[in-house]
Amino acid sequence: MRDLVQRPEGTASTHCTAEQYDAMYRQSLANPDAFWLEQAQRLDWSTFPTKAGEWSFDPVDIAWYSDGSLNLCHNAVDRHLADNGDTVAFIFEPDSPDSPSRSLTYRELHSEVVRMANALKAMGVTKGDRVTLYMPMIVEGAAAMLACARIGAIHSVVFGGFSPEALAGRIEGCESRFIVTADEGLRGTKRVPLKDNIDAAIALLDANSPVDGVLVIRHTGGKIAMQDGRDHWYTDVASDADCPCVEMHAEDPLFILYTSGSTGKPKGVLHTTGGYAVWAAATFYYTFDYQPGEVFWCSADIGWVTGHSYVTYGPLLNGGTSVIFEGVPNYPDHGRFWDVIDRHKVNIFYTAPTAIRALMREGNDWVTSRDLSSLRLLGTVGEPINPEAWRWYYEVVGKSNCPIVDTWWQTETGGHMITTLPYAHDMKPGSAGKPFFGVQPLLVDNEGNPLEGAADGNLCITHSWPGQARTVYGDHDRFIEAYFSTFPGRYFTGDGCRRDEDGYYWITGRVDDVINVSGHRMGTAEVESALVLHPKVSEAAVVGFPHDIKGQGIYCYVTLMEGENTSAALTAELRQWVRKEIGPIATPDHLQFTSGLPKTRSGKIMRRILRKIAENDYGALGDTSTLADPSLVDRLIEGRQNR
Ligand code: 6R9
Repeated sequence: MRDLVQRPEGTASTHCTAEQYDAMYRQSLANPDAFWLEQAQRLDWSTFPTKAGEWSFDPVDIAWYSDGSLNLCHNAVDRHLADNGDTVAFIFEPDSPDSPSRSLTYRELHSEVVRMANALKAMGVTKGDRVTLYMPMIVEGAAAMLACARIGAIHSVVFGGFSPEALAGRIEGCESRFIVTADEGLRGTKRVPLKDNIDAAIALLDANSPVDGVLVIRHTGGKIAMQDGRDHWYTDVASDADCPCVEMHAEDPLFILYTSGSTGKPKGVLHTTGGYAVWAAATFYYTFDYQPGEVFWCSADIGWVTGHSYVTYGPLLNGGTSVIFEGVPNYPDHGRFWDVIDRHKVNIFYTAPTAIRALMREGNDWVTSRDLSSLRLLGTVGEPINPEAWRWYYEVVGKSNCPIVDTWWQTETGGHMITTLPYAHDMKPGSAGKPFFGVQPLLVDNEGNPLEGAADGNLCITHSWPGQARTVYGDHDRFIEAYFSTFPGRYFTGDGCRRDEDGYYWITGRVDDVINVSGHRMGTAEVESALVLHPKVSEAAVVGFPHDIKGQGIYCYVTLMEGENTSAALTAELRQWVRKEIGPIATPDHLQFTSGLPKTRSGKIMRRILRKIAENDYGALGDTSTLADPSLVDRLIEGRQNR
C-alpha cells in the first residue's frame, strides 16, 4: 500500500471508529431519511421535521426537512445559555500581538448578537432582506452573521479584500439595501479602508438600487466620512432591548455567498437554514472529532465559505470555542500562527496548504521554538496539498502525533464532503480520503460514462445531501447550467479526481476555467473581463500555472488596441488595474503582450496551448495544425514570461 500513515488510537469518547464509519456510511446510503432525521436531532427545532431529503437533479429542485422550523441563531447561541453560558464561544486574537485578546462567553456573545440584531432592526432590516457584510476578522463580523440569522435576514458576506468594483457587483447582484462594515480593518502593517471602499462601491451603484443603511463598527478609530441618514455608528443604534429569534422554515434562505465559476460574473450561491445547519453541525462534530472544552481554530476569513461553516456556525452549533484571528501568518514574524496556538492552547488547527507551504519555506525554527503541545488534530482545506507540505505539517507542526484531515468541499456543498475521519481512517498524504456520510461520489469520463473502481475522471455527486446549495440567488437557470448541465442528472463539482484501489479520493484540481490561487477560486473569465475594460487592451486570455506557494498563479496574455505600445510601465499599470477591479488576490503573476491569441479557424481560443506555454512546458503542445495562424505559437513561446 502506497504511503499510508496510520491513524492514531482514539479515546473512549472518539465520535467515530472505523467500524462505526462503515456501518454509518452504509446506513446513510441505504436509508438516508432515517439517517438525516437522526442527525437533525443535533439541533433544537420549533417543529421537528417529519421528512429529510426531497430532491431531484433533473429537473433541479432540492429541499431538506421542508416541514421543520427552527432558528439558527437560537441553535448557535441561545440554547447553550442554560447549561453552558460561561463557556467561551469566541476567542479574539487581534492583528497585533501587543493588543489585548478578548474572550466572549456564550452569554456575552448573546448580548452582542442581540445588540447587533437590534441595530439592524433600527435601520429597517426585516425578514428576507439581504444584508451585505464587509468586515474585518473581528467578533462583530460573526455576531453580524448571527444577528441576521436571528431576525431572518439573509447575509451576504463579501471578503474584505475585494475592491469597491467587486463589492458593488455583489451588492447589486442580490439587491442588498443594507450593509454592515467597520471603519477600517488591520492586516499586518496595513490598514484596509473598509468604509471608504463601501462609499466608493455605493457611488458605483445604479440609482435604482439604493443602499438605505450602513452600520459602521468603530474598530481602528481611523477617520472616515459618515453620510447623514444613511450611515450609523453601531453604538448609536445598538440596544439591549428584548429581541426574540424569528422562527424560520427549514428552507428559508440563510445566506448568499458569491463565488467564481468558469463563466460570467461571480454567482450568488444560496444556502437555506435547516439542511445547512445539520451539515455544518455534523461535519464539524465528526471531522474534527470535537470534544467539549477544546479550542478550535480555523484560520479562514469569514468572507469565504470555510469561515462561515467552521469559524462561525459549525463550532457554535456544537457549543464549541472558536478562535477569530484578525491578522496574517507573517506578522510580526513567521512564528505568529504558532504563537497564537500557544497563547490560546489551541487543540484543533485548520488552515490552507498555501499557508503551510509559505511557512514551511521559512524554516523549522519558527515552529520548533514554540511549544505546540496543546495540538491534537490538524486540518487542511482549499486546494490539494502536496505530500511534501503534508509531511512537514504532520511531522514538524504535529510532531507526528496529530491526525491530519484533508477536507475536500466547496462553497456549493456547505461543508465537508470528502475527508478521512481522524480515528476511523488511515491517512494518505495528498489524498482527501473517503466520502462523508450520505455523500455519493461518481467519477465519469468526458462523455459522462461512469468509471468503476480505481479510475481518474470528473468528480460528480449523484445524490443530494442536506448542506447542498439550493440555487443561485435570483437565477435558478444559471444554477442548473453551472452544475447540472455538463453531466445531466448529476451535480458536477468542476474538479478532476482519481480514486485509488482503497477507495481514497485524490482531487487533481479544477477541470474548468477556474483557477485556485492560494485556496481562493478565481474565474479566468473574471480576470479577462477586468483586463479588457482597460482602454488600451483589445483582448485577453487568462490561464493558471503551477506556483510553489500559491498552488496556482495567474498568467495573462494581452493584445493591445491598434497603435498602442507595450512597455514595462504598461505591464505594471495593468497589474494594478486588475487589483483595482477585483482585489489584490487577482493580481496577475505574469503578463505577456502578444500580437494575437492562438485561435482555431472558428475563432475559439486554444487555452490548452496557452496553459502549456504558461507552464513553461512548450515542448508538448500537441496538435497545432487547426490554428488559424500556426506561426503565432513560436512568437508566444519566444515571449514567455515564466522561465
Ligand atoms: C472549501 C473551499 C472549492 C474548490 C474545489 C477544489 C478546491 C477545496 C480541497 C480542494 C483539493 C481539498 N478544494 N478543498 N482541492 N483538496 N481538500 O475551498 O471552497 O472556495 O468554493 O473552493 O477548492 O478545487 O472545487 P471554495
